[in-house]
Amino acid sequence: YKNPHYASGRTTMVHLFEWKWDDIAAECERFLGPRGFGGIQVSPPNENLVIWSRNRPWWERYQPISYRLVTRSGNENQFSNMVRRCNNVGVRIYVDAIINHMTGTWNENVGTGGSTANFENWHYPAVPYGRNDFNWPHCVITGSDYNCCPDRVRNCELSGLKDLNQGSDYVRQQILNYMNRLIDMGVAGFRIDAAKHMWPHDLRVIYDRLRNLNTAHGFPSGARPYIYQEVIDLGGEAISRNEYTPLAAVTEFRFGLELSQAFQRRNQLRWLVNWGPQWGLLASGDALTFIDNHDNQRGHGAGGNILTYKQSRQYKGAIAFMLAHPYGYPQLMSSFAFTDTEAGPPMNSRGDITSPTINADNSCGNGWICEHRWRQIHNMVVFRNTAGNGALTNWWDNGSNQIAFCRGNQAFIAFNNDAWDMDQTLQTCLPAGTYCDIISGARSGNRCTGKSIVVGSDGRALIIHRSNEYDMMVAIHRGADSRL
Ligand code: AAO
Repeated sequence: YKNPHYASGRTTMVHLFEWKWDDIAAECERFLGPRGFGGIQVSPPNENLVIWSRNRPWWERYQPISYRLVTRSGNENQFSNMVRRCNNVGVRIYVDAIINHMTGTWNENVGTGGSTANFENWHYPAVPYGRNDFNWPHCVITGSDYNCCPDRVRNCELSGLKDLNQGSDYVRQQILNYMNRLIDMGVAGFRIDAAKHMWPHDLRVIYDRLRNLNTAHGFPSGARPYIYQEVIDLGGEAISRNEYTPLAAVTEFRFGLELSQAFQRRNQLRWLVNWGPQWGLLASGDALTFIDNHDNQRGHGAGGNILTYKQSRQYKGAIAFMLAHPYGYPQLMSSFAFTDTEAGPPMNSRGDITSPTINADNSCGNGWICEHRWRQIHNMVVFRNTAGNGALTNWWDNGSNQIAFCRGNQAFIAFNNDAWDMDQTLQTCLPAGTYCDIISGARSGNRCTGKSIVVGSDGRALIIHRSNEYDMMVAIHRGADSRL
């Protein structure tokens, strides 16, 4: 369950938060496929409660009312069409699976597909679930439970969301019907929402009953779905991420927290010389890595000084380090603009999500940030693909916030997060030649649209990077996008 089954040569996925299925299909064909992205995490595709009393917040999608595939992102046909079109251009789809719970209790009780629920009786007729399918006696998780009481974290309600009993074979079967249907449609795996709130032995039973990936969509025979479990473990709680790594991969929240600190100069970049398990991070193969996610970018979940698109210079630095460094399986965040942390995606007065528009410079409009379309970010996806399995070598630092390293003999990157200029001759591990920096620009015909870097026959190059440049890093690699 730890292999994302990316198409060959691809390494990185992006969370297209709240995107519609038709827009994602188009984005696969016009952008993600051609530019080497490996996959997409999509918002939950199953029917959720419509919460007009809070003006359709983003979090209504974490309130399941049935497993029918109908949401503001689209219906079942649109979903399966998206999966097929994305797989056809080498981009995999990973589903955010909410299997811990159903909705909380609200005044409104109609879902995005018209299904209803009777909250007083724990009755969800469109599955169907009834009282016996939930954990009893009824209780709600409190903040202190995380420190003392694993059984309460697993058996009580998260934020009042009705807590399914995954120990029940009937419940397991409903969940499996839902997940296996998605596998048959060609998805490559799942994010397991709120995994901390489910017993590992129950999850194991569910995972082991999942079907193999669909060979008609290009997966090898016998391939198991990629599973990454959402477990927030910053240390010190009664439940550890180590209870979940024997099952499948885990979201590594310490990764984005530490890099956010470092790139805000609360920690010197030179300490990243031994980035990885020596920092207390999971084993590389167990870690789904990211800087921000849809929760902590707005203060939900494990919040606290996480870099986001709002601090773009530092954010791009942290993302570039994530993509340049061999550790982990990286996931990019692609956001809609927000100030109100509860606000849902751009929508019209009927509550329909409005699509992103694409500007001439490749950026998005209509309220969508599309970090994945920022040149500094998507060019680094190509850098990571090019670096492949190449080892990190030739680490250099100035004893402060200037660092540089090679990836095998494929790629080289240097960062200057100091308040003074960088002026240094460094080993790039690349063949002699002129290379275009892929951060300030790219190659266009026989010239660079941004900076160029000349590598000598000894592999060394003079790297001059001012502290006041638009971005804090320069990156070059073999291959058409960078080498002249
Ligand atoms: C909404 C309303 C609620 C209402 C509820 C029920 O906001 O007022 O009661 O509906 O009707 C999302 C939103 C929720 C929303 C929910 C349903 O975030 O606000 O509730 O949809 O619409 C815990 C879980 C983790 C979860 C996270 C948000 O462990 O699984 O809370 N994330 C996922 C999704 C998320 C979604 C759900 C789960 C539910 O990604 O989008 O909720 O499907 C500690 C624990 C964490 C715990 C946090 C939050 O973290 O370790 O496990 O996360 O507390 O309580 C420092 C610490 C860190 C600590 C953190 C916060 O950072 O180091 O460990 O502080 O204390």
